[in-house]
Amino acid sequence: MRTLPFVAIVLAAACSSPAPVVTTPTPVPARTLDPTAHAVIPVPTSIAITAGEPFVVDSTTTVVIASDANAEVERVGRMLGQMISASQARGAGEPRRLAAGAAAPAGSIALVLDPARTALGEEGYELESTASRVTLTAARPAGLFFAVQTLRQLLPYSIEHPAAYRRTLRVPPTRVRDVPRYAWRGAMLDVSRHFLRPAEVKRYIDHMTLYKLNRLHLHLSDDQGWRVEIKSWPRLAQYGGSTQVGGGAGGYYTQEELADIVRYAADRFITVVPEFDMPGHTNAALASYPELNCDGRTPELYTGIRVGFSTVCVERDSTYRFITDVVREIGAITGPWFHIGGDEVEKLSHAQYVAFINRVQQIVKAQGKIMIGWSEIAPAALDTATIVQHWRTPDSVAVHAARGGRIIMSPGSRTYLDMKYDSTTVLGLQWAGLISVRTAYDWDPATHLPNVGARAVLGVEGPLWSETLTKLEDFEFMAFPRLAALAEVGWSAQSARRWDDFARRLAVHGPRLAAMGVNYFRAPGVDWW
Ligand code: TNX
Repeated sequence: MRTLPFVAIVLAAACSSPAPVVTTPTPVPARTLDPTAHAVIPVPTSIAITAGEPFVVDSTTTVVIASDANAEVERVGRMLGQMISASQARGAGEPRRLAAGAAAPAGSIALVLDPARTALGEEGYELESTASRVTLTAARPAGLFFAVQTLRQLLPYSIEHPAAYRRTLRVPPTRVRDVPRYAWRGAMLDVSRHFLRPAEVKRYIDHMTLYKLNRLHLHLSDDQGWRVEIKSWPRLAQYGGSTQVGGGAGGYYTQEELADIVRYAADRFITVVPEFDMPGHTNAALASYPELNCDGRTPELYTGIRVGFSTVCVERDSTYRFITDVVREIGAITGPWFHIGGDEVEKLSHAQYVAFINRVQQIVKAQGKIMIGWSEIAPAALDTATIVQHWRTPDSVAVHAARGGRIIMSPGSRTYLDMKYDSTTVLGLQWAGLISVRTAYDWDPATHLPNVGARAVLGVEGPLWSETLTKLEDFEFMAFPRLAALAEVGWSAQSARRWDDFARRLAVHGPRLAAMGVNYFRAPGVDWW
């Protein structure tokens, strides 16, 4: 086990005229990669590194884009420029536009958008670096952004923080071609049980980008708190958002704040998926409006961690007015998907539950959104466009696969980031088992459920429930490094993945995550740098 660089402080002896305090940097431990090895996560479709002359990034390096590059390409170029210049005295800030037909000059990093490269799809890319230039090519802007993330990982970890040790930035001669396995590579934050401020959600988004994740599912309501302003039902957030698990102050996002998060994520090619859990997990809403309760009476706010006890009144029209208003107001701010939860309802008959889901599906569709719900919704009369999110076994998601619907794979025993790593983990729960990094890594979404075949799997998602997590550091500790493992499950071909190879690459990510300020778990079984 090696240690990170540290600063030894030599204390001056106490005397009348104090000697200056001397600080001596300790040399970084000499631990280097095989120059032709790499530590890219998720592992690309193909990557070849040779031991020749590297491309050197310094204060003269420029980012170049085509003269007619669109705003998205320009934005990716600007982000790349900022990434490079943060580590340099001066830097490559704004991308430069090339004259039509001109070749990228020596010493530049070129972003090339080529819509004719359809085999690269929405998110694939190629990266070529030589001693004189780096070229990133994609058919779509998202591919360029993911190419930048690969370049980021080919650069030393000092790229992550201007103060990180060792600032010479070299990219070895490399050729990458990379196309993701799944379209849906998600992470979920439960901001209901414990609230996270907008700046904290953005930090989590920043961390997601390193691993090419592209969906952020926000669990925005539950028994313990309603977390977004709804203008036509203001008490939901003002009262229903006023507490959280343990009785703390809670909080909520104004619609402007949610829109800002959505934009921030979209700039990083991440789509925010809003979830408002119903008909159960609704105590915060029930406490805010009597007309959502069959008996017309509001319960107290709830700050414990039991589940299953609440339901909106499925027989009252006011319930469906409320749902329509929420879908309309939130749908106007967010993207194509609307997640209705639908899990763990103990207070309704099966017939009542199914009728409710069918009616809500019509509401979501009428607002032009694609509905998503947890496993439990599968027996309802779902459209094939509706998406079901698998979380526990046994369930009936196979019913939806059989009708041609798509499934997001979030098996509790593999992807639940709120499960403890091992029996010594202080945070987290363990109802779905203990999830080591290896357990999070070593599974195949296409064969995980016997009756959900490869074609039905839309992708993977790692939910981070927050009953036991009170601050961002807690969320980070549970998510990292398991979210990196899940990102590779979602991006890389099954045949390209091997635990021992992943563990070797992950080990190199320790100082990178540290430089990013991520409170990651130095999991045993990984020989961390
Ligand atoms: C189950 S997963 C839940 C959540 C809890 C989680 C804790 C799901 C759809 N429902 O309400 O927070 O377990 O691990």
